[in-house]
Amino acid sequence: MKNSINVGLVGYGFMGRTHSNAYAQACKFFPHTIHPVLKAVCGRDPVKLQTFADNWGWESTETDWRKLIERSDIELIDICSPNDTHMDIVLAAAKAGKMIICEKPLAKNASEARLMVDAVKKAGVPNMVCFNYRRVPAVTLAKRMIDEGRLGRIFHYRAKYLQDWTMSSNLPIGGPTLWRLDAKAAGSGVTGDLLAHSIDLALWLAGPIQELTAMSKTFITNRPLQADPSKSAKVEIDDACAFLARFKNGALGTFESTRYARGRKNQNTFEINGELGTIAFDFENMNVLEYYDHRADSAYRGFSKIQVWDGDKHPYMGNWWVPGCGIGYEHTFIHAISDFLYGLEQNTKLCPDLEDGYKTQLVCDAVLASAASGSWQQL
Ligand code: SOE
Repeated sequence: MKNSINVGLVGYGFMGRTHSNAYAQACKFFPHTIHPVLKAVCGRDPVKLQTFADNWGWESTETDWRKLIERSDIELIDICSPNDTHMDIVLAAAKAGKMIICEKPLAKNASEARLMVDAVKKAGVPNMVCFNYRRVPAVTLAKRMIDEGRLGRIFHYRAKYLQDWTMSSNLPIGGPTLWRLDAKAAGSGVTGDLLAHSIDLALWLAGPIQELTAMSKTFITNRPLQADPSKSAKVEIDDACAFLARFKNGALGTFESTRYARGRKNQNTFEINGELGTIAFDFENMNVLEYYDHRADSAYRGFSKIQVWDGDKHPYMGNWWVPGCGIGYEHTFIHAISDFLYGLEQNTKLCPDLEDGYKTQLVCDAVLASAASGSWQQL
């Protein structure tokens, strides 16, 4: 089998850094037969791009993603650019027969996502959407515990994803990171940016959602434009969004997301209540999974905080440090890239793939439609 993959990365912002670091680290900590080669990085500003390439060890640069895709030495296109670029890049990369990794949300909406899924299926190219929170060891452990039947029948799924970084009304629309405030670039606000993570985890852990009803709010309705701060524009993204859901398995779900929860920087949580037990996770304490086992002796029963750093027993942790030395945000991306490589090496389904990203996008669209109309949406 071929033992290297030449990677072409599109985008050198926050996600460009997390992915570059992941390519550099994955094979140092996980035994792989296929090694990623940091062949080329693509972005529009040649000076910033070169600095980025030098820092992370990318061999070359391109300022047009089309040229990157045309290059015969590039085998994998990794998309870390804003959401409004995902579809065109995926369609062109699939047509050129390249493997694809795409940041979340997969697209601005489900119709774009559908075309992307059709394109990768037609081309038969390996593909993955980067929902990195699945790769937190505590979250992967939660999945294992559910599959082992430790919760029994699930009654409730309760998710929150809270941040506070857009509360200032001086923050402009557009530019690095702040393209997330521009509906044309982002597609939506917290629904695509944050709830997409919560929805992906919910579908993975508790199964399909059948129907939902949502409400959303834009708290700051006008903002200066980054391109010309003397001008302002109407804000068209959702600053906060909450929805109620019924899962196909009969469980009830509540989901809440906002960028206006003062003090909450990246609080991505879920609690799942089952007949036999409960598990709860909070990314701000990511090396811990709370577990209540109703089958334990009632004299000693109570919530335990499982410290998810036991190399013998816990997902991914055997490849890191000794127990007690936890891991962080960047490791979730290293695990994602490592899982992608294992998928190729073992010829197994890559997970989550673009089809999974599409399923999340369908729920996001239903959330936005319900928030706009006030009606229940069926999935
Ligand atoms: C937004 O603030 C953001 O950077 C998201 O885009 C990421 O997906 C999330 O994991 C951290 O927050």
